Amino acid sequence: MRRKIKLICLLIAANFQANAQPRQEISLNGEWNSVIDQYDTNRGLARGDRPWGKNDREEHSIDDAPMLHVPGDWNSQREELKYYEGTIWYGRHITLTPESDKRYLLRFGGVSYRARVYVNGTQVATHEGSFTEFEADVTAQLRAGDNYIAVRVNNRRERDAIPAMSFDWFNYGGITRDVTLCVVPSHYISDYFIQLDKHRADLIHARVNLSDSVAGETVNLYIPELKKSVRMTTDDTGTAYADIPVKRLVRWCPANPKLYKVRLTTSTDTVSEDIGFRNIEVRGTQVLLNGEPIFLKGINIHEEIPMQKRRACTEADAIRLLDEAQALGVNMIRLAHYQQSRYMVCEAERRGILLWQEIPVWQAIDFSNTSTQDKAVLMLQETIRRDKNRCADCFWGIANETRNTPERNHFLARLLQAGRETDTTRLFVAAFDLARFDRQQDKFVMKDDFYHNLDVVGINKYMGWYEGWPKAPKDIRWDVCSDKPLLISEFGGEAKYGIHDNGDVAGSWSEEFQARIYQMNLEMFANIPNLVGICPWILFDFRSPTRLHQTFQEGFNRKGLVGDKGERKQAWHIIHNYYKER
Ligand code: GCB
Repeated sequence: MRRKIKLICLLIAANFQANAQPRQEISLNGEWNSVIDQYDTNRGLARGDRPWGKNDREEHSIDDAPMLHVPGDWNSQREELKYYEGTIWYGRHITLTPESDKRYLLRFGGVSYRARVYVNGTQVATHEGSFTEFEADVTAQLRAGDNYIAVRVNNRRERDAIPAMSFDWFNYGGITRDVTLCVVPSHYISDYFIQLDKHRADLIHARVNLSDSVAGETVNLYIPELKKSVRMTTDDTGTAYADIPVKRLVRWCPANPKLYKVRLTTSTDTVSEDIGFRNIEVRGTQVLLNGEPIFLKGINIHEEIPMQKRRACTEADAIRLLDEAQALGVNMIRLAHYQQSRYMVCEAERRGILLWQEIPVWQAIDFSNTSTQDKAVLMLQETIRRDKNRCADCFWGIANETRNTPERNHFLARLLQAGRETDTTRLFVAAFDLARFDRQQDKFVMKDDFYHNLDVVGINKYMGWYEGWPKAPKDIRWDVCSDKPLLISEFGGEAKYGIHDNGDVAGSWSEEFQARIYQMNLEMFANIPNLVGICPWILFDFRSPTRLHQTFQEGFNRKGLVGDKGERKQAWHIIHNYYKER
């Protein structure tokens, strides 16, 4: 059974588009009927309503069921679903006349957490993981006239899932991202990867895949602004490759997020996309963007609109989050703790913001479970596949705060290998929380050897919040992963906007106390010789069922620099000034 599930997942993943949206698309966003199936009885909802005969004693109907809006989490849409974790069936009709020379790809931007998709009663896809996109070729299932699409969505937390039983964010359920029916020619460009050479500014590598394994097909690649027109030919897997020398390329960077129009054509298909080119690499303990050291002025962001207690899911939501990040003065964002929507990624790229994207391997995952390992590998591959042409994506994160055990090491090694096989152009990272102050050595040292395998090391360190200060911050020495670039991937503390005191009481939840934590951490960071950037935790207060303080938290993790109503706290100004001066 397990083998079968895995095979289905792989088939779906293989048929995966790059992060372009140049196609004719029919949006399936909007109102879907929904049925709560609390006990997973699954009775016939996959088929929807049909003209039943006299003797059919079916007891299901979805057509008159209440509506849920797609994209969107279910928790924020109906009071009765506020804390629901379980199964909900979604269903909708679509009327169309399929054209015989076209294929139809049904694409889900994100379904939280498990999805089983049916078209006219036939199962066309299963998918696990809330944050990665999947699609299925449904050409064979569609018919002229009325078509019925059903999705079984389940967001129950399970031990073998990723993330697993407990995590520090809200477990929103539902079809939380766009659903589209993508119409492509029957023989189409199914994927492509077009990026600058890792180390050279004058060489672009291109790989183009066609939907069918046909040798000898011509693929033309044009970059008009660079006056490039290249003819490529497919091999017998339907793949064409080219190395394209370029001159006077303007490379993408925060100060000038330049994108070029790139067009691909075959005898049957055309796609076109804005693509940027940049080099991202490590030299010694520095991160180089286009050959120059860069200091990463970062921020962490969850995909949530805290003001409305809901998951962020539209382009307007992405703009709102990114406007606030940009006001802070960032040049980098860690999209915590999972792949976020295409809107976030594309909009960040247009604004010249570097991205760290990661998969939700968060703390206590079932590392010894091979099926969990398989899921993690697939999630990382799906993450990379969607955004591989996005030059803003510079860092792929494989894990956050995991314990140093042999099972974990084996798991992460496998994951990393799969990641590096999928993408050789980006830097691989993980966030660790095992940098500890060693009193004997009188300095911070690293207690987790796995970091040697990574390109850049993220350290999460909550000095002044979860941990007291061993001495004055300016006197604290760091000797952590000294041979690698080190990014402080999380730090901070909690405060509720509007609470004030003189800033020296830990349990006060005051803005002053949080601001002081920030001030002191910045003093300490000045002593980290291999520091390449900082990433405060976090931009906005965010919902978390683990935050139970009834007066101050009210179900929110209050480490935001900005409160849940959008109010900037004092610590926001400290980071803003720090970034202005760097
Ligand atoms: C961490 C986690 C993050 C939590 C944060 C906290 O280290 O990576 O997901 O939300 O700490 O606030 O405790």
